[in-house]
Amino acid sequence: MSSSVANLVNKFRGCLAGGLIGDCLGSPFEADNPISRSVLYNFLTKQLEESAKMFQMFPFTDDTAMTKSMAQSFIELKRFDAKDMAKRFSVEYFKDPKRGYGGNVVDVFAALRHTHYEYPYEPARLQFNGSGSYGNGGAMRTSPVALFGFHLSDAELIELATNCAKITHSNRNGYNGAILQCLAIREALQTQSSPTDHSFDVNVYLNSLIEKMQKVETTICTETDNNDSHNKSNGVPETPFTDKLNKIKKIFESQTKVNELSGEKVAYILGNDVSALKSVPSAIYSVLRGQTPIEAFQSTNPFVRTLYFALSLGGDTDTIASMACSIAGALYGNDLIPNPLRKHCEDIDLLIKYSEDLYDLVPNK
Ligand code: RVK
Ligand code: MG
Ligand code: MG
Repeated sequence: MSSSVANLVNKFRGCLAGGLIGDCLGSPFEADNPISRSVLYNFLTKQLEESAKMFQMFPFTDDTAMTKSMAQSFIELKRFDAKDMAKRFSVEYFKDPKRGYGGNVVDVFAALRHTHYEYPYEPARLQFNGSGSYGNGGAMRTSPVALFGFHLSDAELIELATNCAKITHSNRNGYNGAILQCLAIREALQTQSSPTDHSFDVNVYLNSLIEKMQKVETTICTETDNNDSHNKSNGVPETPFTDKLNKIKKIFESQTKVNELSGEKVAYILGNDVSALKSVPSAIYSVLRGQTPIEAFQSTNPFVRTLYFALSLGGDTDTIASMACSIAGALYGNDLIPNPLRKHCEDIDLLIKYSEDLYDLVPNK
């Protein structure tokens, strides 16, 4: 895998900074459904003000807490170790539990601690009577996988993303959501962007993701899949993520259609809840929507438009905005992210440091 992308370190920084910004600025709206357009407009306008004397600090939530643990594990060990990652998730949770974690994943952390992290996949496998979690918790924290695995082949990256997600999310739709989010980030990192022209080919981007997810979703489930039987009709594997990507592709065939669809309407079509299936495609849609002007929030900056649109979906705003902005940050790079936005975010300097440490681990630059 070639890593000869211009200004790759800027893209690495943009990815983790973007994810943090989406999480911190999305969390005040979590569960607003639908979201008030005027409240959102005033909020984002205020956060973008360069001249503000005092910047209100927004704390990160579980999305970033788990992203940090993933990054730390890769950086310190320079390899993937499931037990180490499981331990970091659990230790971090018990140290700082009030970060808005998912309702059931906390039981995984408790079981991991109870079994001294000996069986890092077992507690997640037992969740929901053995069907595993389909929440977006595996997807929301996957950006360090895309950075650490930047140089890997698709098959290797997919395997890594799966193994990282399955520590908490053993349902097929839980870890496939993490795979899609990881591929979406890596694809964005590989897209050449220029400082003056931020446009990219939406169709090429979507086609690549569709082709890869089609392969992922139609590959025979492995023996470790405990929910195999839920995913086939008449012996044919279901392909829900590929179907959603095709739906997005259809919408983007007409710019008029794209302009017509408000956040509320997109939330209705693609979803905006805590399941991976109803949030990862919505995050990807928000990135693509950020390519062109949005009437309700005029900005020439595609990163800002992505953030606005992701928030306008309502529902699981911290996670959808975090996933969307980590992809957008990987696409456009850190330099395009307006400074006032980062000043609102807890631990921004640490996330930038992690992105640089992960960049240093990329071989053959
Ligand atoms: C609060 C039935 C299932 C299920 C299954 C539902 C934070 C449950 C973050 C569960 C993210 C919820 C989000 C979340 C991340 C999942 N059958 N219901 N098989 N699988 N659910 O607990 O890390 O915001 O209602 O695994 O994926 O900001 O409580 O957590 O938005 O999805 O939570 O799934 O959550 P969990 P998570
Ligand atoms: Mg959260
Ligand atoms: Mg959330």
